Amino acid sequence: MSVYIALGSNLGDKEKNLQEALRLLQKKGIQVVAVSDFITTQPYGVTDQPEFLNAAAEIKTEKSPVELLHVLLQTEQEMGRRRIRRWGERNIDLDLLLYEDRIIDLPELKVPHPDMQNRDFVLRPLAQIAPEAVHPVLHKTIGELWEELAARSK
Ligand code: PH2
Ligand code: MG
Ligand code: MG
Repeated sequence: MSVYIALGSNLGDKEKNLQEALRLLQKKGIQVVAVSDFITTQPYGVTDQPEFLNAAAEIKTEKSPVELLHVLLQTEQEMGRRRIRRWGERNIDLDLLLYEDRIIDLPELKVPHPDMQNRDFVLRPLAQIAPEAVHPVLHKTIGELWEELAARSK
């Protein structure tokens, strides 16, 4: 069982931003086990913004889910992220997708990520590195969720 995060950037040097985030996480003792391809995606939700570069990564950590969330947010801060508008443009976004088979419903943290099954930019890279990982609420594999979403958006 593993922990998976999503990475996204649509401001500045997007590729460099994703690389820098992975480097900073490793510096904080988070082991990066696998990284998907970096994929260019069209903005979802708020569409009048630049296209994104997205990726997914498998990590290993001793940290609890909430501790990990704080490391992700701290890393965004260190990289100078400013919140311009909800779902809007950002130089870096780090989201916790899956934490083993845990289901977490706190005001500050929901795991699995509540909208991941509807997001091509999450499922496509995640299916590359973890097609057999099981979504603990929907009881389907990431590969199945990705196929269902692809079929729905035809
Ligand atoms: N993130 C969002 C909203 N929309 N669209 C794409 N393509 N990629 C993202 O990472 C993204 C988005 C909110 O976090
Ligand atoms: Mg996000
Ligand atoms: Mg986020």
